[in-house]
Amino acid sequence: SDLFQSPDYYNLDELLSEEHILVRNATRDWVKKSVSPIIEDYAQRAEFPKQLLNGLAEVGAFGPYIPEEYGGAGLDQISYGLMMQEIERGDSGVRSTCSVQSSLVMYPIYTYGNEEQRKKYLPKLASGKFLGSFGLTEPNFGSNPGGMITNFKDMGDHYLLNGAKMWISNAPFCDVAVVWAKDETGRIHGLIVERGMEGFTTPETHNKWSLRASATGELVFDNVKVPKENLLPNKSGLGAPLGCLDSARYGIAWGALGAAMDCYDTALRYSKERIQFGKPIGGFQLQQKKLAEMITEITKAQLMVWRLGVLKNEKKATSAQISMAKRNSVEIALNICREARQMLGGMGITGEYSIMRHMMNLESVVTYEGTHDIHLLITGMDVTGLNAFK
Ligand code: TGC
Ligand code: FAD
Repeated sequence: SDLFQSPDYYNLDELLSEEHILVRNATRDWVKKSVSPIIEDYAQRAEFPKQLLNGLAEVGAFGPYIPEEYGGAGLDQISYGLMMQEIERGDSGVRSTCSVQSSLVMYPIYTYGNEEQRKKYLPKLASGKFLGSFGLTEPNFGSNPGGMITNFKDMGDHYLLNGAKMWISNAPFCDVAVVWAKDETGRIHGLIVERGMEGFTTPETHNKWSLRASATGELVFDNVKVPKENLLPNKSGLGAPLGCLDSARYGIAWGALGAAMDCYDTALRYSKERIQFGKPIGGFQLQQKKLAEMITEITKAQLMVWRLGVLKNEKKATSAQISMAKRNSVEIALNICREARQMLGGMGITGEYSIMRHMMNLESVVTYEGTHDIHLLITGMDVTGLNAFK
């Protein structure tokens, strides 16, 4: 369609299967119909568009790679990536909701949970009947989650959970939360906490200038009695939550490209229509430099995430490879937003165009799921074998 051209400078479509293209187009059409017309208004009002949950479930964005027997879409990692790209073309906040639901809530329940837990929660999360959140970050432990103080005690017939999580996407409306907490020996485990459990509250975080259409909040646990069957039994230690992050970071590496593509498309169109000094601004070398650099960076990043998807399908992608792609995609997307915004002149600062919203959203994306600095240090550690964190 005219509005949502996917930059495809290196004929990447030839590397995609028919299923990939079907999934991408269906998601793109849904975003165009359901997200784009309303999202600016919700972002301006800082409100989460709850009515999108059903549509997101219908396009398969809740658990794209979770097997169909648990309600997931049973797709591969490239389809997952393309879905995140198209959803973030609409808005990073809507994509965040999907990342959390799929990779941070369904993934740990599927991978670290037992059969009862899978059957109990996954179909409801896939259908959007339940909204999930993921509690890792705490007020005093962001980049170093291993220091967390949220903890639980074994009380015989239940666990007693105390502590607080901060900056949690979906928290204010979540029905269930996958919460990471330390046992009495200091080992980290995942617990499924449900809304309604006594002592569990989810105050909303207000006054954000970023991800305004996504609800963010705290998860507060004041002597919450958690049934023993809600502990995820199949993995413990910091590697368990970090394994979920690998999956979400992979989706974000694709997603941020969607925001970049939308800004590029907008700037390209505008540059051909806006006349100054008697000709379209796209005819000036300075504006062409911006556009040429944007499409070059988008193309490089598209090849990177596609290859990462292939490795991920083969279960060969390393955490460090995922870090590199998350960091690179978000960095180029932010740079593209900033350049595109300038190309629109004054119009670029208004909500008439999506660029400023994408730019503000990406300030969260460059910070969450591991900051820009943390991912650089992961690459540094991987290539030198020397750990800058210790
Ligand atoms: P370290 O000693 O290196 O590792 C502890 C254990 O974890 C293993 N591991 C991983 N496993 C799976 N995937 C990964 N990516 C892993 N990275 C490490 C590691 O092998 C070790 O296992 P074991 O068996 O030896 O115990 O841990 P460290 O404490 O030194 O920290 C390393 C560091 C800094 C890289 C890590 O803590 C980190 O990634 N920090 C960033 C925190 C972060 O990304 N938080 C995100 C919170 S969730 C979020 O932001 C959601 S936004 C949601 C939305 O989309 O809206
Ligand atoms: P800090 O860790 O305090 O970092 C501050 C600065 O110091 C950063 O620039 C960082 O790069 C730098 N720094 C830290 N350590 C080092 C180092 N060793 N070397 C060099 N520089 C360093 N968390 C969840 O658990 N679940 C969620 O759903 C979730 N959603 C979020 C939604 C939003 C909108 C936002 C903004 C955050 C969300 N987060 C979530 C939290 C997010 O993961 C953290 O904000 C992030 O991990 C950084 O932690 P921090 O904010 O405490 O920053």
